[in-house]
Amino acid sequence: MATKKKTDQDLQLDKDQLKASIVRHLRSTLGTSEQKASPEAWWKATAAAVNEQVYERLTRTQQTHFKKDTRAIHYLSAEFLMGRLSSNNLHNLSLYKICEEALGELGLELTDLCEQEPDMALGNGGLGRLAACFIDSLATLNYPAVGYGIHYEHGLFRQEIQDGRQIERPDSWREYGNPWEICRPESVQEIPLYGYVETVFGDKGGLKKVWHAGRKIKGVPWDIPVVGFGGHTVNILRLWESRASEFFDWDVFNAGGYIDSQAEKAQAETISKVLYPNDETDAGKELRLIQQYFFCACSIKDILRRYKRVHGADFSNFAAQIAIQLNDTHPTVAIPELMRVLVDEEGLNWDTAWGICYQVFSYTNHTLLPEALEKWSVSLFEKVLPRHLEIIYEINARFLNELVEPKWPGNDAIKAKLSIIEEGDVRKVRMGNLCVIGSSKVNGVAEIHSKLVKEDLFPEYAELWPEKMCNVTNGVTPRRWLLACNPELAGLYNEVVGKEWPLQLDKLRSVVKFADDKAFQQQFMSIKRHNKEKLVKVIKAETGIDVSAEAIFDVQIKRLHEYKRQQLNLIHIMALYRRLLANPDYDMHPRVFIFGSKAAPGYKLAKDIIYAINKLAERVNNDARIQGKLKVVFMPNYRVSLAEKLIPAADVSEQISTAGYEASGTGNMKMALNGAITIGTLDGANIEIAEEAGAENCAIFGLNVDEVKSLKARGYNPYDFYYANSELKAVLDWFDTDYFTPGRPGELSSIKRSLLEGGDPYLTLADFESYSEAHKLIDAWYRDPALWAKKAIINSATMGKFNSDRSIQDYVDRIWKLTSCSVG
Ligand code: Z57
Repeated sequence: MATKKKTDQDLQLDKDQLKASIVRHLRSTLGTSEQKASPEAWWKATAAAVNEQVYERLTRTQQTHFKKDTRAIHYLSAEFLMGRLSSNNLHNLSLYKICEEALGELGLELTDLCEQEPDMALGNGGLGRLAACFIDSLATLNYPAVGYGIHYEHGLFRQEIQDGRQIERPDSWREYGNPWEICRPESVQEIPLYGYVETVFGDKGGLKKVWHAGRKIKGVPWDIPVVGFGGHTVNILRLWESRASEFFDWDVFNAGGYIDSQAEKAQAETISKVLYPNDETDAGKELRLIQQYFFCACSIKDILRRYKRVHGADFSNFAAQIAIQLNDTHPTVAIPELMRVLVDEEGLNWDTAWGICYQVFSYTNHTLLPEALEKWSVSLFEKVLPRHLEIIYEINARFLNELVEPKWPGNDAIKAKLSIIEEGDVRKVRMGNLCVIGSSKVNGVAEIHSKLVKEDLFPEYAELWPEKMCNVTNGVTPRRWLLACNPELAGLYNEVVGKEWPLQLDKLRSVVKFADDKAFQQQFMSIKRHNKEKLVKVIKAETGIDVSAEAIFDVQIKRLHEYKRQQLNLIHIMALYRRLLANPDYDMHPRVFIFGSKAAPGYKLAKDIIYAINKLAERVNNDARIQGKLKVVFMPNYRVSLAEKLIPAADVSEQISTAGYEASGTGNMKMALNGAITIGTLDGANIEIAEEAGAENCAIFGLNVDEVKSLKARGYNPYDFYYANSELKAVLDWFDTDYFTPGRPGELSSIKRSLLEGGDPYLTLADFESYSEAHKLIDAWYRDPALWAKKAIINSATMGKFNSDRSIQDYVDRIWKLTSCSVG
């Protein structure tokens, strides 16, 4: 009998089938029953039922990609901040509604089950979340793609607040199992570390390098299926877990070193144990370099294995088939690793190997902050990766002799600047330089940022290779950041613009014509109101603080950094509080300032700012004199799943970085898309948001990039602003009192010090007055409900550009040159 090929239609489940499948999995996969099952078991049974669909489509995708031998993008990133997957997978498979109904018949609420899922927090912030949005878009647009990263046992720490201070607790996202990952023991890799390099005679007469490893580590791949919207393509995110290699343990074991072998094992397993919690600071630790090499080497081996399965050892098609994107400098070591494999193991000559190598790689820069640009000491590099250091020297020598010397003859200053090696007391490998030299394209993440990458960070490289530098403005997936997190607004948009907007976010533009429509304004604002009421309950449950949905919800959610200037928000709230104390009738609409933020554990000032926000909150929230006009909420443990509750409820989006420092921002896009009005500087993607929404629909304030540069060049003195503005002076002097920390004066002084003696490197005081004026504007706008609604609607309706599908299409057109591949 001929077997009929299953179509997408045949795959689609109905409610009764899904319900039966969930119950079956509850019994046969979870080993429990309807009567006894916990919500967690129900969640896992639901995931298992959904996985039947996922796996079928995954297999089809892989067979199609194999058969068509398609060019693919390999997205290498030390971080993937996936958050929860259940609701996303259900939406992307068009199963959300029927799942809700199926569970409803079983007496269960889907949203409650989804709350059972721990966040997959394998990232710090923007960079990791961007990677997650990008793999969603890649699958949605049917591009062959693999995400490669690290299978951290512990993701970003869980934040607790004790007496106002941040305490870090380990995150154990898969302690009780994760239904969305598949272990692939058949694809295990083994990678070398440490040891020494020997020069031997090769078969062909020439000299050959052999790296004798000091240790070998096993990489075990875990695959997370990435379901595209519509469910056609299911790609994978492949995360490597480190294990001790049996090969090595046996020697020690046989020498009677059972205990030693256990120590070796523990060491090997340490590599993928924990995510470094530093965002935009280079920790410079040996273990971090090993993490980077570990996942890059495993991924390169994996890519080569799949290439050779089709093409054998003929590498002439390699660059045509393989594109590799480096998400920041963290995976840079993939460049010398590919050279090592091609030259030392595959026997290619240097020029051939390099010709392939630089065509394959591209590099995304995410920051200009010098402290974030990774540098490894040469001695550490030599100890961990001796052969890679030699290869880097060779790349560098050829670059300096063949490109820099002819272009700038005899100019040692330029050579020193462009060299991969930084000379000095401690010689260092500059990973950014290696990335630029070893890549065919380098991109920044917003127009202004890419311009600064070209003009300020890498000007000489841009002169050498004008075609190399480009821009791809960031984006966010509208599936997670509107459809799933804001179902009511999504429903309204379905009614008025049709159901295509999750794929074509530009479709929302037609809503602009309703921005003045009273009935539409009312629908839009009542959805916002409802989202705020839901958040009121979450705030109460998480912090015990009572807030009113009548108030303006003013939200700043992002990692804590001086350049992001939570301290500017803080001192402005203190100024408002002072105004209210001085004049209880001070005219302002009630405002709730909401913060969500984690500080790197070693970032002292960032932690002091969290403490100050919490102490201010305690004082303000319990001060009857101000009649509830002002509330301050610090939401502990900010993470993707909390962002999904905060963003739909935000009225005001705080995007207040010093101009020139925030590469793009992506929270700015998410909040505007959900109808928040941005109060922001002309920095990163804020500039493009204001272009799309119209500057009159944003509250733009502060110095722009050029003004920041010229003020710094003139010599910025924060005391000028301190003495010129009596309110600002009074607020800063408040930090030295015990007003917010009764009996313990000085606990908040570090913040004042950083803004005065510390020189205020991020020009907080210079922007204070303009920020305060922008907030008055926000207040005035809000008091005119029709005006506010109009601006909020226009913001939401004009964010089409910031769909991560558009970003991915830009990458494809400008860098990757992929063709989409339909599956099914
Ligand atoms: C990170 O989250 C970002 C840059 C970095 O260099 C590191 Br390390 C981590 C962020 C930028 O700060 C954001 O402005 C940007 O939107 C995001 O990366 C994604 O590009």
